[in-house]
Amino acid sequence: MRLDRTEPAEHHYWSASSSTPTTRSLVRIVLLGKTGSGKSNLANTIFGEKLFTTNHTPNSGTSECQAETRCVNERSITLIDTPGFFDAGRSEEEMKPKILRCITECAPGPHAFLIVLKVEKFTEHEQAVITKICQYFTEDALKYAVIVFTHGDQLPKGMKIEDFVSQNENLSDLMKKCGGRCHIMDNKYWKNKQQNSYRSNLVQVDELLNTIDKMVVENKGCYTNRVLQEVEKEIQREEEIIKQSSGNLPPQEIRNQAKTKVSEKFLIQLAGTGTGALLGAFFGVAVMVRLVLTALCNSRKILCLIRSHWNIFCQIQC
Ligand SMILES: Nc1nc2c(ncn2[C@@H]2O[C@H](COP(=O)(O)OP(=O)(O)O)[C@@H](O)[C@H]2O)c(=O)[nH]1
Ligand SMILES: [Mg+2]
Repeated sequence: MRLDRTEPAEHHYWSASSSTPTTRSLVRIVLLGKTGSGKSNLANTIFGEKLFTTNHTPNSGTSECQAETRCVNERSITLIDTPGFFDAGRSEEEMKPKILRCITECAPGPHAFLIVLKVEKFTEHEQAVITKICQYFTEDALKYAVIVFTHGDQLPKGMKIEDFVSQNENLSDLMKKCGGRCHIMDNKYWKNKQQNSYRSNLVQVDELLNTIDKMVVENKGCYTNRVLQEVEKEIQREEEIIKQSSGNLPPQEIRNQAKTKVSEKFLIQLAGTGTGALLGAFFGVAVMVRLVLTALCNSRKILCLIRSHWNIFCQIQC
């Protein structure tokens, strides 16, 4: 097995309706989980490069969404690292721009959600995170979810991750909801292990990517919903505007600028919408999707009204 981790020469975006993964198809993967679960280190393990900012003290986790694209095993992969969306005690002002940034990075939708957990004794705090994940993830979104455990070295000798999961009812339940998709790594201790060893990141990354390939084929493409599609439409509109105004920028740069514009614009348009509703809309909760779409629609109507009043005012002044 050879891990080919280089910058991809070109990107092909999968549409929501595309089917089988082909060489160089771009796979969008978002990493979710509480601060300190090992998301940023896991992203670095998958890419085999230190690209994502990691957490050195318990309270200084990843503060922004970070997206990077690389080639791994002939697949073009975008990893979207997130701050702890399910952490307790984060303020709305702090989290909202980050959730919106994550949604724009994922648009028109991710091919996989990695739910990152640690191999550790399950306290009330860990249970609360799983309960929150189960609350927000719709059945549809769970079809695209994979559980990935970090801190694999904590697993007793000879034990497989499935055995560990089976010891906890809530964990078993979550794994069942994720179609039994579950993997394990150790970002610190399983770096240089033998290729034939269970306790080897090389083996585990390969297996994780195979699981994602299989899932993408079964799901016939990426996860999406009406909010993600609305965001994608808006990004494409912005891309056209940027293309016309700024000459020969590379397509990736145009897309990045458009994504920034759209997340800033949506942050203003969704001023009255809470983080819970945004997360719910991201994971497809029907009520939340409707709520966000209505908020966007109302805010656009208000903007149109302000614009037309402003035009009338200017005409009077002239
Ligand atoms: N032993 C061990 N430590 C890890 C592992 N993954 C992450 N860590 C450590 O856990 C802390 C938090 O990791 P980080 O990736 O920043 O967590 P994040 O907040 O979820 O992004 C850091 O000090 C890492 O060195 C792992 O698999 N094994
Ligand atoms: Mg992090």
